[in-house]
Amino acid sequence: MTYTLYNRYGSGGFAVEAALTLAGAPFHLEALDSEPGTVLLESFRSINPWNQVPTLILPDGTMMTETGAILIHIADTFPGEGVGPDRGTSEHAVFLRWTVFMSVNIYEGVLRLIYPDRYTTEKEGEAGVVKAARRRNHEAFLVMEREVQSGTFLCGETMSGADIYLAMLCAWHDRHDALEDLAGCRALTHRVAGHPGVAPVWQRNFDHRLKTQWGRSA
Ligand SMILES: N[C@@H](CCC(=O)N[C@@H](CS)C(=O)NCC(=O)O)C(=O)O
Repeated sequence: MTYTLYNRYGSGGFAVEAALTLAGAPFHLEALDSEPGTVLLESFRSINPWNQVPTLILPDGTMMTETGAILIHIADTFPGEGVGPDRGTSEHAVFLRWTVFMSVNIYEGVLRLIYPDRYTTEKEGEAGVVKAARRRNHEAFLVMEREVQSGTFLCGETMSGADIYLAMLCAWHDRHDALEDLAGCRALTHRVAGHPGVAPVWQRNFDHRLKTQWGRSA
C-alpha cells in the first residue's frame, strides 16, 4: 500500500508530499538529484514520458502526473484527513475549481517564466514571454486574493490541498514579483507553511531556497 513520489526538493512535488503526509498515506520519496528550474535527466522519461515532477506511482503501480489531479486523487482516497472537502459538497466544488484554476493558469505560467524557450520559436521572443507570464500570473493571484481575504482557507475554515497548492505557488511568485497587493495570499502562505502537519515538509523543501522564511510570522 505504499506510494512512490518522484520529486526534487523545492519543486511541485512538495504539494503532493504535504498532502500524502496529511493523509497519513505511506509513501517513499525518490528525491531526484536535480535543481528546480533546470531540465530533468533524459533517463527520467522512462518513468514519466513528459519528463516532469511530481510523478506519483500509486500502490497498484498506476503512474500519475499533474499536481492538481494528484491532490484531488489523494483527497478522494483519504476522505476526512484534511486534504479536501467531502465529495459532492459545495466546498468540494470550490476545492476543484481552485485546484484546476491554479494548475492551468498559475503553474503553467510559472513554466513560462522558467522555460520561456518552450513558448516561442525566436530567441528574442523569450523576454516577452517572461514579461507577459509575470503579468498574467499576477492577475491570477489577484483573483485568488479575493478568495482568501477573509483570513480563512479557500474552502472555508479547514485547510485543504488547494491551500497547500496556493501557498507553494505564492512562495514561488515571491521570487518573481512583488506581493504587496496580495496580503491575503501572503497570510495564507504563512499559515500553511506553519501548519504543524506541513511545516517539516515545507522547511525541507523551501527554507534554504526561498528569501522569505514562510510560516515564521503572519
Ligand atoms: N503540469 C505539471 C507541471 C509540473 C512541472 O512543471 N514540474 C516542474 C518542476 S516544478 C518540472 O518538472 N520541470 C522540468 C521540466 O519541465 O523540464 C503539474 O501540474 O504537475
